[in-house]
Amino acid sequence: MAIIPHTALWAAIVLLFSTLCTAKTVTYDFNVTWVTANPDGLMERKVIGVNNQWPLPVIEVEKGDQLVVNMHNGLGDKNASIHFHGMYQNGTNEMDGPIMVTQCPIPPGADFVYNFTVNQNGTYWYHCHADYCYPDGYRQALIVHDTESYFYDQYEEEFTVTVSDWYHELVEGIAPDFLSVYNPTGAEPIPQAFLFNDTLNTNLVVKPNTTYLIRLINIGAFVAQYFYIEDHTFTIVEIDGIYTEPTEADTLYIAIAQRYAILLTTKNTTDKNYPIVTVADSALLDTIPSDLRLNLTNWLEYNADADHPQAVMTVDDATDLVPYDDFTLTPYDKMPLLPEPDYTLELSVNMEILGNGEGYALLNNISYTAAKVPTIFSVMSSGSLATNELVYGEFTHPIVLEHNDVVQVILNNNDGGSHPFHLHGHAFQVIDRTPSYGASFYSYVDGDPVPYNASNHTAFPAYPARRDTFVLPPQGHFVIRFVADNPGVWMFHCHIDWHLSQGLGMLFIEAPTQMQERLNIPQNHYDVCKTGGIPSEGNAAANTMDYLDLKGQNTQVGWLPGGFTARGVVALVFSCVSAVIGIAFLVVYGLSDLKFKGREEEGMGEGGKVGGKGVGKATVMEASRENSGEEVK
Ligand SMILES: *[C@@H]1O[C@H](CO)[C@@H](O)[C@H](O)[C@H]1NC(C)=O
Ligand SMILES: *[C@@H]1O[C@H](CO)[C@@H](O)[C@H](O)[C@H]1NC(C)=O
Ligand SMILES: *[C@@H]1O[C@H](CO)[C@@H](O)[C@H](O)[C@H]1NC(C)=O
Ligand SMILES: *[C@@H]1O[C@H](CO)[C@@H](O)[C@H](O)[C@H]1NC(C)=O
Ligand SMILES: *[C@@H]1O[C@H](CO)[C@@H](O)[C@H](O)[C@H]1NC(C)=O
Ligand SMILES: *[C@@H]1O[C@H](CO)[C@@H](O)[C@H](O)[C@H]1NC(C)=O
Ligand SMILES: *[C@@H]1O[C@H](CO)[C@@H](O)[C@H](O)[C@H]1NC(C)=O
Ligand SMILES: *[C@@H]1O[C@H](CO)[C@@H](O)[C@H](O)[C@H]1NC(C)=O
Ligand SMILES: *[C@@H]1O[C@H](CO)[C@@H](O)[C@H](O)[C@H]1NC(C)=O
Ligand SMILES: *[C@@H]1O[C@H](CO)[C@@H](O)[C@H](O)[C@H]1NC(C)=O
Ligand SMILES: *[C@@H]1O[C@H](CO)[C@@H](O)[C@H](O)[C@H]1NC(C)=O
Ligand SMILES: *[C@@H]1O[C@H](CO)[C@@H](O)[C@H](O)[C@H]1NC(C)=O
Ligand SMILES: [Cu+2]
Repeated sequence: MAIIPHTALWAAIVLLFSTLCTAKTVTYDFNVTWVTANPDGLMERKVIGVNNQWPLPVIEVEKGDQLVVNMHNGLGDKNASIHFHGMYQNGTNEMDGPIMVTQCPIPPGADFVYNFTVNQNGTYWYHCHADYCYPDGYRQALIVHDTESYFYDQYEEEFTVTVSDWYHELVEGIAPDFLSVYNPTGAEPIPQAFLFNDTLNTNLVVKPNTTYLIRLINIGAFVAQYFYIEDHTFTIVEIDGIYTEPTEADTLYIAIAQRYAILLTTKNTTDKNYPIVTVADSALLDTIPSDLRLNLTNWLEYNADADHPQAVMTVDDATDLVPYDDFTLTPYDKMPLLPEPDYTLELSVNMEILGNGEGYALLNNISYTAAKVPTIFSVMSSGSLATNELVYGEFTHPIVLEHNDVVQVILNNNDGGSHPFHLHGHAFQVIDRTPSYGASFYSYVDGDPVPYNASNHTAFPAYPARRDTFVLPPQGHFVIRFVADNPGVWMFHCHIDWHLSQGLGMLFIEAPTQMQERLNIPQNHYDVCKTGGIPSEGNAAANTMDYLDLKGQNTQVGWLPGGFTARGVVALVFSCVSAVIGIAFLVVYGLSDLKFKGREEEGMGEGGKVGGKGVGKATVMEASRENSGEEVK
């Protein structure tokens, strides 16, 4: 695929508008409907298109622009919304997109206007933020061009490239097998393919001895990807919209929702084309089907007539690569370490089997369960009670933050998988992270989880890296800081869509009093609630009389009854289905102490592979809590 140079075009636009000296309004009309596409060449399937097209349009704006997206939900059978990932939505929390958090789902047939000022620069993306939605294709890049960036005069052209995983079935079709008693280990569905800019076999056509800006975005649902270009190094200049000190690197690890912008200077010679290699992180996959291609070769094309060679494996496994450690990147603005926090929150990630035998994800024992009223409307309608966490219910996991507090979040991972955590409304400083970096950093290693110890940590960086999505390593932890200077309801969640559907998220209710003073929610938002039959006032239980009475609130599934352990459920389920799946399970589950044995177990038969990792995940803590009737749905 040939690349259209944008620089000249943008230079012209900039000239035009800088003479007029006004920020412009950029309007997109999105008629969202089902279309078909076959991006991996393996299967044509239904995907969510915009204006009858897929891949979706890349949204392109400049800092200061007013972005308006008029969305029509023409899907007929599905709720939808749009989250503009990484946009701070400062003063426009209602435009953030997650359904039942900052808006009602947009029902089939309804229209919704997203309208906000873009006050930041760099590489972002947009995606549906309704249940089981964006992996069906409703996701694409959002670029904020910046003619004043420190590297603007260092490149000639720019490319935007997305990477993603790809399923052949609709997410809604996969979900029932994922959230099922037959999948107590919570093994995530394995994609059928991986895509490079929503296609395969692409050429980035380049001239010799020329510098390019390449924007990379993982818009997938689940799997992180390694990225490198054979025989080339490059310079990292931006992560998640934050400019970094120029930093040379040869390999990146791009987790779901993360972005990198790199400068690449081409060689002097044009006799060869070079593979651009992306490799899916197999550490995340419980099984690797023999027909799943983990790596893709695309090309830096110097010469259309020359060979386009396939990538040559340089290591046994991509997990042996050591990608550049984003923790060590320094923001270009050298924003210093935030002061000691006014508020500290310590959280633990656990994967558990709850009372219905299905696998859930929990933060401090809470599996995020949406309220009956989008939380933003509970803030707006609860008057002086808005600062009381009770209003928002127990299972949205609400934390009320005071305006301008320095907030520190400690996230401990009791799970054997890695989780790319995303905070809406902010970029955060990453001030600590364990274990230490190296090959296989993103893979499970045998041993016990290592929680943060405030009296024994490495010195915090003077100028910590900032981004909006950061990977929580298996059984390790990270510590982040941010200032609560953006009044709004902001979700903090794992961006693996499967884990979010298992409840791996929570809400920060930031400066609710200031929200009430400043937000001006358009009538259109209330109309959409009405159309969908969802209340737009009241507490989490939709109670408008007594905001502290949560009777009838949505609750997470209750704990396993006393005496039943997660281990018991796994054994029970697998002995029931053992006729189908094979005796291997009984051996594995009956004899093991249910701690994930790491790499050895991956070498076992089919059964061992399916269960190995997941069981470790699901039984870090044996559920022994009494089943209180009230908690059961
Ligand atoms: C959206 O697209 C569909 C399919 O092309 C068309 O039938 C419908 O009229 C369009 N709706 C709007 C509001 O443009
Ligand atoms: C849309 O969401 C509402 C509220 O959650 C739900 O009742 C309704 O069934 C959903 N509609 C569709 C088409 O999924
Ligand atoms: C978008 O918001 C701006 C600022 O509030 C307002 O002036 C403008 O009319 C809005 N545009 C649309 C299409 O709603
Ligand atoms: C956007 O870029 C400009 C120029 O490079 C810089 O001055 C400004 O601080 C950036 N804005 C944000 C929000 O990063
Ligand atoms: C990637 O896809 C988008 C959307 O189709 C397109 O605008 C962009 O030019 C493509 N990038 C490359 C490098 O081909
Ligand atoms: C490469 O480009 C640089 C700067 O544009 C120039 O100084 C240099 O002579 C070029 N080298 C070759 C071999 O073209
Ligand atoms: C480009 O060509 C110049 C002059 O021939 C040479 O000195 C330089 O090393 C070359 N650079 C690269 C990246 O090949
Ligand atoms: C890519 O995958 C193929 C088959 O799946 C394998 O033979 C090859 O070694 C891999 N290459 C790289 C660079 O990972
Ligand atoms: C979670 O529940 C377990 C078992 O009841 C308990 O031991 C643990 O302290 C709880 N953790 C938190 C953070 O509440
Ligand atoms: C302090 O932390 C280091 C690194 O995690 C660990 O090796 C050491 O055992 C810890 N020391 C104490 C006293 O906990
Ligand atoms: C935390 O570190 C301190 C000081 O190094 C050590 O004394 C203490 O035992 C550690 N706590 C835990 C729970 O490991
Ligand atoms: C939001 O805007 C206020 C000024 O109105 C500013 O002080 C604050 O830093 C901004 N926060 C973010 C996250 O952009
Ligand atoms: Cu996750």
